[in-house]
Amino acid sequence: MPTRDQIFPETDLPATAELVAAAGALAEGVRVSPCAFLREYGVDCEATYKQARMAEGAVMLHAQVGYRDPEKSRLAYRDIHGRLAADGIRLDRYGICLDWSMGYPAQRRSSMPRGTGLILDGPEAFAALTACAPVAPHFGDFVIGTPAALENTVAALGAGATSIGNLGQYFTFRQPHWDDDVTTTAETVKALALIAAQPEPVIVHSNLDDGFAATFRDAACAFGAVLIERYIVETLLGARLAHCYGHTYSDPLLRLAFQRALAGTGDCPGTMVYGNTTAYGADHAANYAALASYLLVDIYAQRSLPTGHAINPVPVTEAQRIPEIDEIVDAHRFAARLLERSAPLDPLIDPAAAEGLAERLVEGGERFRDNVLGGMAAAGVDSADPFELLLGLRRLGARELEARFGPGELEDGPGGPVRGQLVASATLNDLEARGRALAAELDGDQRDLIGGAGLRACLATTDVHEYGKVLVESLLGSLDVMVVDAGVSIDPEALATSAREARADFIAISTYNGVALGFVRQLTQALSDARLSMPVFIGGKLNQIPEASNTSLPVDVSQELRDAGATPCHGVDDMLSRLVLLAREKSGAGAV
Ligand code: B12
Repeated sequence: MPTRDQIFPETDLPATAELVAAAGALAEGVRVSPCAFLREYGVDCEATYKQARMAEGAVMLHAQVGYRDPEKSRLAYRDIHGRLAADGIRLDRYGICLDWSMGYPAQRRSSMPRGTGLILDGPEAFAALTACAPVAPHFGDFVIGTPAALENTVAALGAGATSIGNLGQYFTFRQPHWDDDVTTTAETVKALALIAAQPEPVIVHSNLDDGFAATFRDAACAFGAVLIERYIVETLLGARLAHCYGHTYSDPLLRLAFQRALAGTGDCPGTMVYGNTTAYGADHAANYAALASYLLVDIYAQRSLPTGHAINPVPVTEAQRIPEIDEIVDAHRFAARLLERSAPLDPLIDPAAAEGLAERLVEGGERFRDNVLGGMAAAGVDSADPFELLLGLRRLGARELEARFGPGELEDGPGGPVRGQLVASATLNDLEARGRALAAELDGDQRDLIGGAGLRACLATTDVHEYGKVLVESLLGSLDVMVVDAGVSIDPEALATSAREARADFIAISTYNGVALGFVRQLTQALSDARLSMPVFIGGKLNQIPEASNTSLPVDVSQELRDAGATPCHGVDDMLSRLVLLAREKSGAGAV
């Protein structure tokens, strides 16, 4: 285990008491403002509303909105609610997708890379959005956990938001060209303390799949993350914390078990249960089956044991593009009908197996929490100090925490002991299996050629999405290509340096945030500055909002990527066909 000095090489860190005091002073003047939702239902906050809805036995509905254009976002806020209300469907809450660039302090935003989400240029713009319909505003992305945590929390409270996230993002999200994690942590602690100082029980939200949980192999560690975050937010800082899970929870048993485990260990109403978005592909008709299968579990979970998690019908187009207003309305109409149609199925379900699994999640999660807190304390990190704990956990990262403190037994692995899984989470294992299967599908001669050429790859992602990278790493590893891992959320200049140091033959990038073109242009510049020339393969979501536009949706930039010197890869074949040529060149057989 690293020592305190290795985890915190700085001589001076901010004092938590001062951060909390500064937030307390700010709270004198920063309060939750009324908004259309709070007025319509006559409540002080969403938690109170949720408790009333749970008591009625209602299953709540969540929709995700946030287009780059604030006007279109306001239209969506008004129209989705209005059209559903006209059909007799109550939409309870909106999750608002702020843009990546909203995570920077306001004065730095305009010069930093932008993603595909909503950019609001001040507190008035936050309030103008939430005024558009009586639906609970949930500022769930790029608020807590970013360098702009405090200022965005102030704006969100001022717009009447009483569920604010996203603590999960604190642990894993990195803003491009921003390495000052001390400031990010200090702003996060202040934002949490400001929320704790509100007279109403404002909910701090954490989406587990945005945090460490997406890359844990053991779901018991994901549950342990719930318990650790509760300890930091509730016990140490005195705010209320709710968790969202769901993106990666494809197994119905684990999905239900996780809800049961949350229900059995905390009393803050949940924010939402996210759609199982990783189950979606290109076929919209087939995606309806995925939508129905996860919604059935979530509806049953809420009807049989309400935890306040609003269900989230994700439009079936989500894997292709940011869903349009019509598509969001359709998905909710589908969910509302399913709510009616599925009620008679409830008695057919026996939750005993899920409840048994929930017990294992709780038991393993508690062990993980205790191991982590004990291990941090043993290393010299003050585990009663929220600032130190947050920063220490972020710096150690999911893989290290799981390997050291996971509740599974240590087992023999090919390269030494590996941590076993108490409750296996299939996501990473499945991706690795897909990578191996893709390698096996390759023609035998081509496989031998690539494998015999001694190729070296430098692999990275531009943002937090790392599943594409996991898949490509497994594929290349199975083809005996030596992979140098340049990391997740890396800057283009740092990637060029890693490629040089690794003496790489090619670079492979996975990208999803709608920044592909800007990233490749900066990378090719950095490579040329270093007098390096090598193939650059880029796959994932190859789109970007055109630079001069503040209104449109992202467009495909494959041709522009080609013009900038990279190979856009819509699947791994686009890379493999070029690797065959590269292998021939490297092994002296000459290109064909
Ligand atoms: C899983 C997921 C997440 C997870 C990621 C977990 C993790 N740690 O990896 C979480 C929940 C954290 C997440 C967060 C966000 N996400 Co997301 N996410 C997805 C989702 C559901 C799946 C993407 C994925 O990993 N697929 C798995 C891979 C293996 O499959 P694939 O993409 O089909 O990959 C194939 C090829 O692309 C290729 N490939 C991929 N990479 C590479 C690389 C090379 C070199 C090669 C050769 C091939 C290759 O190989 C695969 C096999 O063919 C997509 C929607 C969807 N269903 O696609 C949205 C999506 C990518 N996310 C999106 C967004 C907006 C976000 C957020 C910004 C949301 C927010 N406001 O917070 C944040 C990111 C914040 C940040 N700081 O970066 C958008 C992107 C929009 C766009 N660009 O137009 C999408 C498309 C959803 C949507 N429609 O709005 N997300």
